[in-house]
Amino acid sequence: MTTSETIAAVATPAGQGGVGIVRISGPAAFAAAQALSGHPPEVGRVRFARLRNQQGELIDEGVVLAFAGPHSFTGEDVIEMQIHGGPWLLARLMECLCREHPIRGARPGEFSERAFHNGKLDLVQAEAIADMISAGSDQAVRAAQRSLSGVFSSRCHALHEALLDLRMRLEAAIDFPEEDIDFLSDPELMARWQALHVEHQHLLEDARHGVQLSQGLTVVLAGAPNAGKSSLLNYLSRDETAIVSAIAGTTRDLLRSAVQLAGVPVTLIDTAGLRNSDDPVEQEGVRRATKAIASADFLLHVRAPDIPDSPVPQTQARIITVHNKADLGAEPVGWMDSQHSQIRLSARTGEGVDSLIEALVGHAGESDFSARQRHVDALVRLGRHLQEAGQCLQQGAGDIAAEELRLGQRELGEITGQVHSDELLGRIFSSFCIGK
Ligand SMILES: Nc1nc2c(ncn2[C@@H]2O[C@H](COP(=O)(O)OP(=O)(O)OP(=O)(O)O)[C@@H](O)[C@H]2O)c(=O)[nH]1
Ligand SMILES: [Mg+2]
Repeated sequence: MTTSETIAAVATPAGQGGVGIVRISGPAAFAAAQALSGHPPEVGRVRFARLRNQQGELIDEGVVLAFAGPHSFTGEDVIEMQIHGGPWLLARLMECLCREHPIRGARPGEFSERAFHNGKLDLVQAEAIADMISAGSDQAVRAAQRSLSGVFSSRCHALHEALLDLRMRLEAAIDFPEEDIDFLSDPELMARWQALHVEHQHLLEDARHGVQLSQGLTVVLAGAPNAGKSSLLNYLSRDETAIVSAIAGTTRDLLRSAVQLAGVPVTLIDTAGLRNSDDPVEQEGVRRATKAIASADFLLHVRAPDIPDSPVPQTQARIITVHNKADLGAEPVGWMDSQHSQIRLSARTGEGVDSLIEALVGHAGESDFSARQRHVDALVRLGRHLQEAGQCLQQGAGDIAAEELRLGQRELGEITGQVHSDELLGRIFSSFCIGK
């Protein structure tokens, strides 16, 4: 994409700081830098400059960096002016640029959008920059860095190639029906479909993991009244967030607490004890609990030896059964099974809680790459096309299988941006900050 418009924005956060940066991208960038500093910008050199407006009034002094397109972030000529980080100074510089030069203020994410259009980044990488900036833990930063370096994109490309290859074979089989050999019943086709299916499953699982890591885990505590859910929430959040009492049915509403467990951002949600009740407030509490359980990443099903258990509602969440109040029994505290799906602990003494954190973070821990929900949604849709293609292959309906594979390819193209609509790009880049 070539654009004649030159854009500028303050690239540093709002407020006062030691240094403030204004970034300019487009064909008028170098001329503007020359007019303000009195010198032609030099690529590869950092130049000290006194920046003045057309009347010769000093705006501020600082340094000017020049990057000639296409060897720049956006692929266009780019200037960065580093001046003192005063909001008033930065506003004066922006005003001068936009009034005295053919330059306009950039929209949120417009620099990244230009980088995307100029082939400097694909969509996954552009999103990874935003995720890296908003990362809340070391693991999330590392995952976003891997996405930025192309780990996720190259797995998408590899899957795309494998889909294309199978599709081409199928189309060849359809196009040459006069050949004696029945291509469609070739076991090689089914083997290739199987390999695609397996890689798709892995990619989907890794992408889900990447979403959890960048956006954090939602962990819902549910179970019978008095099982100790609120006690466990308080212990994990190291706060008296929830009221704890020996009266069954103490918690009615959902209670949220944002914590970091071993560096992973986690939203803990305490819920009303699950039981049948005539009390409309408690009924509403159970309804809300059920809803929270349905959308959780993890469900901690809290049980205790001194109260009857309540079954938990159906959920896609990974379930860990927490045998609480282990201090009341003689069995070993902190014990967990090999799948990390059962843990014995005491929310009162805290014994065994480390094992629970280990189980939660072990699942969320390191991720191959960062991802977003839109990537997961596209991979889920791809999975449906793959399933359809597999069934059609078995039934010998090669043309429909090929069409399903083509639709699957589109889903992958949406992830990386090979297939995109203005609306999709608008949605993605408008969530970025200005100057990025
Ligand atoms: N001995 C022992 N008592 C506990 C433990 N955890 C909670 N309790 C006690 O169990 C009772 C109920 O605890 P809560 O944390 O309020 O239980 P809850 O599951 O939130 O109950 P509801 O909000 O009514 O659904 C309180 O008296 C707690 O002190 C534990 O690990 N050991
Ligand atoms: Mg409670």
